Amino acid sequence: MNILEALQALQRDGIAALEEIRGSGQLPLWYRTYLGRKGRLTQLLRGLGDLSAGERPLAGKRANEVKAALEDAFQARQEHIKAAELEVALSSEQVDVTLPGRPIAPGHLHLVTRTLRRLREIFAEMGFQVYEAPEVETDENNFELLNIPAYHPARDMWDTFWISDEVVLRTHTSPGQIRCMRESHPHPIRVILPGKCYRYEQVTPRSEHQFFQVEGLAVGHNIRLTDLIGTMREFAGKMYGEGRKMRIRGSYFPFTEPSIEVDMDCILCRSEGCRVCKYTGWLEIAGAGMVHPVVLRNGGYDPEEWSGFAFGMGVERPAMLQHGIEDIRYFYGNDLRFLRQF
Ligand code: FA5
Repeated sequence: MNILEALQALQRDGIAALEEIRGSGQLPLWYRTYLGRKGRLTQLLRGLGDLSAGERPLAGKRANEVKAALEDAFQARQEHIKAAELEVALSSEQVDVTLPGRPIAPGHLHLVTRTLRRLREIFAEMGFQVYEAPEVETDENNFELLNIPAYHPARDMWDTFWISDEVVLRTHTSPGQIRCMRESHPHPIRVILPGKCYRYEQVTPRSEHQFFQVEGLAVGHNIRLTDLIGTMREFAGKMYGEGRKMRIRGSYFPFTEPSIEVDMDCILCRSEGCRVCKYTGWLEIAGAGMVHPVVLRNGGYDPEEWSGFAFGMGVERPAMLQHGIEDIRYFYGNDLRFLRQF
């Protein structure tokens, strides 16, 4: 067989072998066999050197034609096979667009935040603005100007974390009263002061070393105890439901005179007596009273001309009552099993 016949046979064999190929996995072997560095065409080309000068151009030209024909056939076959395989893959690995999507777990507001928002809403409806005061306070604002001098026994009950001899983490939101009065004088005031408080506290199911309070302060002319009681009644009805019973008891705070505690009938046992209400049927919701004349004066208001009421309530404890939560420590334990319930 001369070289031209051999080239012809190579082209015929190559194309026939290509037709036999069914999967793209077989393509590289075919390429190595026919067109590779050690493949059949290369071997034939090596024989060109043995030809006479007259035969060589024709054989060279023919070899190039065979090479181009095999390359073209290979490309076409490769494209054909890949398209067929893609089609099979698409039909067997179908995307089911009717499947439900993977849910994205959305975050949500913490129960304390929600309770705070509800409290703000209720007092906003009664015309109270929000006054923000700092959590890091001076001893003067937190105690002295609220009529709690250094020797006062109430300091023990309200002991806190001390930053320095004069600076504390506030024990209650009441020091905000002084800031607000000093900023607002000589205008009347109707604000709530929500925020975090800290205490040197034995942590128990009812008491944390950090918790939220919402303070209320109204200063004006002829403000009376009945205004305070009416405000508390309106709040309790909106927060806990109309028709709930409320009770006022005499109490003592150094910064109010007279001082009261506001109690509600126990939601959990419907006043029949339970562990949470200590079998009294009543739950304390706020400490309150008429702003003490000394405090009014410290805030820049003349007690001969001005009067006011103030109240302070916790946020976690009312939320515990509303949702039947037994332990305040759950609020800041960051256990999602607890947080996700609200
Ligand atoms: C006060 O802090 C007064 N400043 C309230 C006040 C304001 C009275 C204005 C008069 C006029 P008391 O220490 O009772 O009062 O705290 C008020 C509320 O804060 C409590 O009823 C309770 O709901 C919450 N609270 C106090 N200590 C803790 C604690 N350790 N953990 C969780 N909540 C607490």
